[in-house]
Amino acid sequence: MIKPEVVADHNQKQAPTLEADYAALGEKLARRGVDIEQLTRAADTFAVALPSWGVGTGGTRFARFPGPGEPRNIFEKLDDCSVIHQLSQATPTVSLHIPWDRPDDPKALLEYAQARNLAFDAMNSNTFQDQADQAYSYKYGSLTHTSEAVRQQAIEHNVEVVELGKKLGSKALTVWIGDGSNFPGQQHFRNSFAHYLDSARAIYDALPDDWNMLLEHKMFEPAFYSTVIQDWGSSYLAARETGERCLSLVDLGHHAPNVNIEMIVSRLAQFGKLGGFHFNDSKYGDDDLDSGSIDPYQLFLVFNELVDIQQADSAFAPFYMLDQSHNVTDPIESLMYSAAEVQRAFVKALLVDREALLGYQNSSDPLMAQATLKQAFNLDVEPVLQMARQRAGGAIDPIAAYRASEYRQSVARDRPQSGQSGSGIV
Ligand code: LRH
Ligand code: MN
Ligand code: MN
Repeated sequence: MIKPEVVADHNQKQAPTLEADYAALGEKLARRGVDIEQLTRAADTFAVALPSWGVGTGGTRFARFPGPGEPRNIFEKLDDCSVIHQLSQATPTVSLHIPWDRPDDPKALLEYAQARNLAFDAMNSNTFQDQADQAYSYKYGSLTHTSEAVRQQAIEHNVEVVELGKKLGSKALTVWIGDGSNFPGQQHFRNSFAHYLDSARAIYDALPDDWNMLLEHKMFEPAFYSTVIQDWGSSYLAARETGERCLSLVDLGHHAPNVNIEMIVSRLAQFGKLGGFHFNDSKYGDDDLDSGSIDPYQLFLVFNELVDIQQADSAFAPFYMLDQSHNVTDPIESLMYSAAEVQRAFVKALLVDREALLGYQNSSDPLMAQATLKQAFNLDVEPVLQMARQRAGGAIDPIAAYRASEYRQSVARDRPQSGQSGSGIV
């Protein structure tokens, strides 16, 4: 971790500016009837999981450019995750991808994480790639393959991931499969979906009672003609058929451009089937760009729905994870920045005057309805985020504190370049 003195020194320099900005924002919010202290406490409750593989250099299908000091194993990945949480105070959990980050000794990994104030979030299985020691290939599918033996192998992998997650204190399994087809006629649509339902049920049967199973849909890629779980409709149907604790997970990058994702969020939640999110941003497809880097308004609109649902149902608590691939930035910086962007969207959504909004909706005043949303979105809530971080022991400006700490330079000396980490394929 970064030396506490480095963070304290950084905060001390920034504190006077923050105090002034916070006081000014507090006055402004008070004129709107909002208590800034309440908002700051709410900001502090925000948490999003880090993807274990996200601290390595990701990349595209074409190339990857490993940076200095990349973590060489899951323990070093946890070291980086703990730095992200130390400075951002918004990322207390890590989501593992198996087999990319399968620990040899789960107990040792759990202790290592606990010593760094980290816990484990949803487990991610992987049947979209062949592993060295597996009997059957997933070239033509996994959970939906025409061969029962292949399906069984994929089911067993998921069950193994659940068993591992139990040892680590996780409470959810996220299932994303790349199964689909590249040619019209290649795959029988109903049969492959029927196989998916059977496989999903078999996995669900192995879940502990206090676990959720999260089904992640994606429109296309690696299959380019059809994908078995291609949209929220298929995801919803599968979750409904599989069981009560089986829910849909929305990855923001997994939809066609211009799709109204906030409305998907609302639909799934209305029927009790919204279970989680993978946050990222995109311009063209599943780009895995940093959250809020392309369309922060969309992120805000998603949180506008989430806050609205949360206020109606206090038990609503979806799993949140950042799912980004970093090829041109330091992943630690990108993940800290992204966590703050998602937190910012959450805080702004809390500022929406819901009573006024409902009034404008009911009196058919679209201009004022959207102006009510914009009033919240356009307000700069940075001082609230900074104050929440500082009070929790994090950095007022996480990127500046991180650069001042020279953490990357220091790990670069201890970790010779491997070029191995990160997925680089999705
Ligand atoms: C698929 C996906 C899914 C995988 C991750 C690496 O595109 O979003 O969540 O597990 O990428
Ligand atoms: Mn995802
Ligand atoms: Mn994806």
